[in-house]
Amino acid sequence: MSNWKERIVYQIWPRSFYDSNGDGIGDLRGVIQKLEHIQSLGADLIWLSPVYSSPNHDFGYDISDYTSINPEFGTMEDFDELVLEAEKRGIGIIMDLVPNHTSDRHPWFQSALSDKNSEYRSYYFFREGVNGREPNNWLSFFGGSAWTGDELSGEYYLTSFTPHQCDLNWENPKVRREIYGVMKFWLERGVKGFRIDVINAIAKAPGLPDKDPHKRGLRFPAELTLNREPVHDYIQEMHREVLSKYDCFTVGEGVLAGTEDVIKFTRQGRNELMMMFQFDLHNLGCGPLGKFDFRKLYRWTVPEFKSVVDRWQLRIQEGGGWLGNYLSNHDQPRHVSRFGNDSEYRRECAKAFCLLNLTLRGTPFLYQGEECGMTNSVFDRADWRDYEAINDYKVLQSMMHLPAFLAERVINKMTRDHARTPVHWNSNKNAGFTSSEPWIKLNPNYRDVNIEDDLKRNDSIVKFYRKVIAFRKSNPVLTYGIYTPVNPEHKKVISYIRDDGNDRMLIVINLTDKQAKIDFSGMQVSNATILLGTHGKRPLLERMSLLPYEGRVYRLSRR
Ligand code: TEU
Ligand code: CA
Repeated sequence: MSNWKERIVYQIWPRSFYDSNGDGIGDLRGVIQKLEHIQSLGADLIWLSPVYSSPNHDFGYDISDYTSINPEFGTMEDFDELVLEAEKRGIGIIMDLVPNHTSDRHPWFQSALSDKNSEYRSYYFFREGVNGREPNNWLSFFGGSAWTGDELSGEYYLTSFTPHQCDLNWENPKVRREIYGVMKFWLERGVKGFRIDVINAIAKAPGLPDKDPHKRGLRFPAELTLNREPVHDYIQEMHREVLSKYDCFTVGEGVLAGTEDVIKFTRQGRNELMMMFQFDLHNLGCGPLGKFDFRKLYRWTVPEFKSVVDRWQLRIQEGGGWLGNYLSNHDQPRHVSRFGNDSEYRRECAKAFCLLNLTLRGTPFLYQGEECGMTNSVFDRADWRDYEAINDYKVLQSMMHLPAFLAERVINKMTRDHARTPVHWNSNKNAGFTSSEPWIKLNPNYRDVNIEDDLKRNDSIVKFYRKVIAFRKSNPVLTYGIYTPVNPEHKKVISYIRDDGNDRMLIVINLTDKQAKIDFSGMQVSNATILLGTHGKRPLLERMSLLPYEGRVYRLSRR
């Protein structure tokens, strides 16, 4: 795939995108009906979160058949039509590949479970317990032990996420061949690539040893399950067997991957992946155990935010890797609420972050609904739909001894459900998402925040996205240019230069809801031209002031 770095990717979490048949659940025909909107933004690729058959314990990330379509979402004919209709609009479809685990309803696992001698037993990690307990002290990503008991054999099997997602054993060459077969199946149907789920977790430490054996309680086994060397052999094999044979885009989700890991996964010539995501922004203000580790009270500062951005930008470019940049996805609260201001300055803030995401080095990913500045929602406990929220509510009380009302506050701040409320298409009933009851509670603010009404305004966020995407596409420096931070210690404003040897741009964005003064003395300001601004076009001055969430892009003359 040529120019793959220049692609703009729009992520769809289908269950909440658009419901075409009035059952309250978004579906593939819903995506087809909204292709024009996605095209109007300027996206080239749609990443579809999983659409395969699934009992929905983790909403599609627990797959019971890798080569089928979940009937809730439609049929294989609908899927083929989507690929075709998207292609007519110059848009490719990227599938979500989930190679680390299958659903416990998958026929491989069912066979493994029913018969200790099944050849499928070795597709998974079955182990005997130790002293009547789990085989080791590993903590699951979603709280509690990473092991689930099998009553029939008395053994346990590894489930690193929900107890219904059974980890596949990648040491078994048959498992690898099965997954490569799945990839070919979809590529032959015309998809243009994969987002690969927790790809850095597929190689576990041999023997599955305890984490910190002398410590009590469950421990998160990061270095025993993540970023282990054999993962690179597996991906290189995947590249040889599948990726190299197709015109195919890849982005890896490397949960808790550091800069050096991402460089290994993505450096050209290693024949692994094209790009990867980073998680450090989302972990700002979280304790070491991740998003529900409230002990740092989710406090973070703009300089901390900037230093994460700078560190990743600089290190990945030095190391010859490539990033997929994103601020929102289906696993994180809405970024306007998490990192900005979702009340008085919601519109300004949405634009400021749009400008940031689309002017960094890397390939930009957008998440459904962010184009009209969607925010976090308001939930009662009964409104939660995500297993992670429901389970961690219990874990926060039992393991972290948090009183129930505080546990509820923590979940309500960080639950993935915020990203999974239906997209606001208009101000009609159910935000124009469905003609019946949506499967999850709507965000109550849809009358103020929706795509149709936004488009009627002069200060439209959707139109700003269109403009900035078109701007990025017509200025290659924004994709390829070297990133250099300017004023890295400034407490409110992030500013950086992108330079590809032909063109040189300065990006300046106020990340706060206060006015900000910034000093560019020493820079040749007089020859700068303003190209784009969130609040209109103003000249570059040695000393200037930015409004709350104001962002600007200047072209600097070549010296
Ligand atoms: O996410 C992996 C991952 O890092 C998340 O589990 C993350 O720790 C969590 O969302 C923080 O709240 C991928 C998918 O994106 C996610 O939706 C799945 O639940 C998970 O893998 C298991 O497949
Ligand atoms: Ca539907």
